[in-house]
Amino acid sequence: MKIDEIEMMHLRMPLRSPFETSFGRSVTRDCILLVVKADGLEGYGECVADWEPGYCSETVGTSWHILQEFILPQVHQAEFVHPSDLREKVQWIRGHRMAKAGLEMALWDLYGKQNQRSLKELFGGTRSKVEVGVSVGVQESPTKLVEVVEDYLRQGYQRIKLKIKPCRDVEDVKAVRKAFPDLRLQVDANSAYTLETASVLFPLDDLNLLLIEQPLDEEDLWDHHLLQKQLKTPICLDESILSLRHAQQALEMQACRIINIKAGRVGGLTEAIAIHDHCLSGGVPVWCGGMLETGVGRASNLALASLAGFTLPGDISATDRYYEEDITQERFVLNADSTIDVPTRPGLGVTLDLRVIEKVRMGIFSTRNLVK
Ligand code: OSB
Ligand code: MG
Repeated sequence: MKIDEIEMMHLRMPLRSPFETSFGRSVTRDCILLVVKADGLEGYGECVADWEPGYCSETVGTSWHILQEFILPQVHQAEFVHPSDLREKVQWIRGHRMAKAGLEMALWDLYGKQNQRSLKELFGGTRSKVEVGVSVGVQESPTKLVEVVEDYLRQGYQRIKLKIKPCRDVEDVKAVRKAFPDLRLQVDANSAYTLETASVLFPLDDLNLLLIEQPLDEEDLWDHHLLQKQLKTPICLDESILSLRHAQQALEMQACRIINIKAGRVGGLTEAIAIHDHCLSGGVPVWCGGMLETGVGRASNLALASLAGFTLPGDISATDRYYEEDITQERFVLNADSTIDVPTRPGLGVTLDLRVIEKVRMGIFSTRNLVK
């Protein structure tokens, strides 16, 4: 396929309720929507970098800059045989994985549409619905947290992740565990502790958690190894794993026992699948993380999580957990067994709702404006 035009839009989506983590509190979620046009078809991609550099160093601003100045001019009017061709083309650009991943997603969507195959089929996914859970932000009190969790359980979610931060950890998690003794429960610290301060988390080890996600800084792989030695509960890495090589090295040094895979964080779906394949062959459980995606990124996450090695429930909730109105005409709903269906139509299997996009759009750029 030869790319005719690439368009990108900065979107600011109002969240249905504020989302608080150890790195901050959001009332809106920004992203960049990419639209790649070729052979009369359109492919959609979502760059998941946030407005602020709290989760990772990439932001909407850095991604926009890298896409506008380097990636789009290079790829505009280029020939592609396969979406994974992008990796080689942009390898010279250091880092900026979320920017690259956003465009790669759009190429996958386009490729699927051209070949009349869903992403699930292209990836060799084995399941038609995916087990999911909710990532619950820090609430004003443990009592409020229990109420919020109870509400999600009533909606049918069977796995809950609690965001924790210093001074809002053990007491909150204990309250939820006491209220729901058999709940599949896990926590995510988003790098808020150090090896020294993480000792406050030791009581969590007796609460039968599925995993403890990213307790320490993203660069502290060895400290995660030292911490894992002191815990029965598996440590799961999110922020620390930016590539297949990181995944291999983290597992080799026993810095974690589980990996959270996010295509955006690792530079795209191709790399995400490679990490999945490596973990599957080594018997390491993986699950699909979330970045409060719109319907575009959510469809991509569902296709990824349809792969056999995704044996733990993903952070992929129904559309109404995040947004009153989404930018896709499709809304994702929770099934009674705490699953969400994997899209079956070609590519991502979603169509855009231009009326909503109009409302949430902050900026737009097109390669049409580039002079060659
Ligand atoms: O650490 O998993 C994370 C959202 C934004 C940034 C980082 C994370 C998250 C979540 C939300 O936990 C997961 C979701 O999309 O529901
Ligand atoms: Mg996380």
